[in-house]
Amino acid sequence: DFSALPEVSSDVFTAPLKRPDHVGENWIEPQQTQYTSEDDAIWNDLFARQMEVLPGRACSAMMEGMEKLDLGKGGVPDFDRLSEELGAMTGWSVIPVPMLIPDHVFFWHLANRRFPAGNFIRTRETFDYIQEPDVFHDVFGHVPLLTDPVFADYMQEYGRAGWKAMRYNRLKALGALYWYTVEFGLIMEQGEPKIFGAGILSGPQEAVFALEADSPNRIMLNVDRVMRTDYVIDDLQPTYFVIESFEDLYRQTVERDFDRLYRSLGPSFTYANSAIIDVDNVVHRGTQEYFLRGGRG
Ligand code: HBI
Ligand code: FE
Repeated sequence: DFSALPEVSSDVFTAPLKRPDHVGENWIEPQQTQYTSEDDAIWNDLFARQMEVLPGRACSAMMEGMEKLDLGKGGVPDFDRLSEELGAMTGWSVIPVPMLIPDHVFFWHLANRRFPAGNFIRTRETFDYIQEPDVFHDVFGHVPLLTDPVFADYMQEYGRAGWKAMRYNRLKALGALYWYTVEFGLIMEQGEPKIFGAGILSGPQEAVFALEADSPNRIMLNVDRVMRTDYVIDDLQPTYFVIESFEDLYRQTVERDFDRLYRSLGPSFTYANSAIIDVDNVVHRGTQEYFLRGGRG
């Protein structure tokens, strides 16, 4: 039952997050930040930079979603407007949250078709990379795809899957699925991989690297395989996984019996993030030259 926030605390699994005094149990901000004209200018500059690289590389659902939600109208989008428009399309809303929120609360919002988005924007000093998800990453990167009905259902299923993973203490495995799809996923369109992962869509270098560089592996996604694969969070990826379609990803996810999977998984990952295994359907075998030279270093 996802109608009420559960009592469960994720503190035993992850570092406890100190809840700011102005947010309640649901971690929703009372209202969205009033952004300054400099904040709006940062949004506009980030938007313009991504539009230099995304056409022809981002998947069609991303490009169409941005159009439908008019994300390029100028300035940080108003969440109430986004929620109204998204609500009419797929029933999702966008809610402001102060920072990373605890896992069980994050899952609860997703399971109820609420997307938690950062209530702050990066500065000029952190223009290229920030560790914490800000409003640009969350709204530009994640929200357009929520206009796609099948992707929208997948995100909700991910939220529903979260509590089960926590009960089995296998959140890392489910986190790998999120990482290799929602954050860094590629999707086949007319026989060519395109980008749907928000981490790639909202970043400066990775769009070209993910699709065109020789270095990374590109492998057709299998849910079981991905959930056994380690991942790095602060550099370009050694491997990208490619889905056939959002329908295929959704079907693989809802058809997998996660109780059985979690009982069969050990506590750590089986495969290194650069590994190719014999059952893989390989689109591109990477040279891994970027990582052999030490990566970001
Ligand atoms: N909180 N605001 C926010 N955004 C996230 O992407 C997020 C989070 N809390 C937990 C979380 N992601 C992940 O730990 C889960 O997907 C596993
Ligand atoms: Fe993200």
